[in-house]
Amino acid sequence: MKLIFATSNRSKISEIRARIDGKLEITDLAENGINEDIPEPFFTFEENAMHKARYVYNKLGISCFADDSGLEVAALNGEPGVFSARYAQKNDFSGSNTELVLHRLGQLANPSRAARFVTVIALILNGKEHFFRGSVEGNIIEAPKGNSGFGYDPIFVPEGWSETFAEVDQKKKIAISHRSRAMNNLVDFLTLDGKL
Ligand code: ITT
Repeated sequence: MKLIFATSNRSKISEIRARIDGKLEITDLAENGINEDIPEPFFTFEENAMHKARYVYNKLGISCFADDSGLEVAALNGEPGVFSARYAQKNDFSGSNTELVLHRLGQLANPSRAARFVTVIALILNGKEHFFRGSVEGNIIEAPKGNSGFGYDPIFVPEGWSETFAEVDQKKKIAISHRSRAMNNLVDFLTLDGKL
């Protein structure tokens, strides 16, 4: 069986390929002749992810899935959320996305530092739509630490840890990450459905 992962991100593709161990043929957008960036214009992870999956399904008629992720900071009413990739740009802030989160928290008196990373995967399997979610709870620290990972990793310490996601080996992050948890739910579903 063939399944398209609607992403151009090579590391996401290799991560899922490693998990399903060749039992299912997974290809990415470029391998299916789609080179444009599919927009993510909505206000929920679910809508953005399903929009990407429907775009591919309507174009090619092949079962596919797409994901959308972000960081939700409790004291910032869930921001940056679906705007995680372009938080600073959207707010005309001259620093980085990470700096804007720290700046906003710094403007509040004694804020909660609680935050979570979220991933939603939208799957269209033989025309039927499904969602899978994964999240990891943690806290935002006062100043960035660590050089590995990407995005908000240097300011996020998962619950029960003393290091940020950017201070540990990537294998350690992947073992508990939001994206892995959503992927696990997808893989469990495909297994139960007899596809794996
Ligand atoms: P594609 O849509 O092309 O797959 P993207 O960069 O938009 O890539 P996501 O939708 O998964 O990736 O994530 C949106 C943003 O959320 C991302 O640019 C980061 O700023 C942040 N983010 C998501 N997952 C993260 C993680 O594991 N560590 C740190 N930041 C993350």
